[in-house]
Amino acid sequence: MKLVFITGNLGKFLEAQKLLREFGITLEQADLEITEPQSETLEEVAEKCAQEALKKIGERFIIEDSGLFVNSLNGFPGVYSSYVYRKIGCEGILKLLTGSADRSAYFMTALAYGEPGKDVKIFTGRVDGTIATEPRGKSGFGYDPLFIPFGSNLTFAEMSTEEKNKFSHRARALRKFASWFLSRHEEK
Ligand code: ITT
Repeated sequence: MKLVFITGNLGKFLEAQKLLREFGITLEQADLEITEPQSETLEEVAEKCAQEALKKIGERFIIEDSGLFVNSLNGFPGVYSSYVYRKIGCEGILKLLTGSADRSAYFMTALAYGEPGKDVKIFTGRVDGTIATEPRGKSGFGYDPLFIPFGSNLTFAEMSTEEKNKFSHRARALRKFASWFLSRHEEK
């Protein structure tokens, strides 16, 4: 079974490709120009991106929006994660947390599935953890050097893709999606 993942982020694509292969789904990357809308929630962003993508692509696809939510910063950068990463990066987040006793945070993904002529379906995944005191590791992308999921002592950037997929927000959303997608397929 083939499916397109609309993303400009190769790191995301490689994680998803590895995970969905276990479900017998072959993923292809498409880097379409989709304007990310300003919205209050990741779900809303994913839904709107999927609606826009449906106008541009004639096949079934997934598209997702993810973010890092730091509890002591009231969930910042959250839906602004991409902008904040470009402006201040991991070092900027660490500065904001200087002196903070609470370093708890979570990553979240809202994954949208789109198919021409059908309603968009949304699947979410979340992983809780803590923000490291300094960036650690070279793997992955984005905020990975900062995030230590509960159940591990390593940051995502110190893990292989397989290890990150055991914990990650993205993997959790993808597993929910894959189960739904395959069960729907079997019904036909
Ligand atoms: P798209 O083309 O799929 O939109 P993107 O990199 O812009 O790719 P997002 O808007 O979903 O993706 O990501 C928001 C920010 O959060 C961005 O800076 C990412 O690098 C970061 N991010 C998302 N998922 C992450 C993960 O699993 N680990 C570390 N950082 C992540």
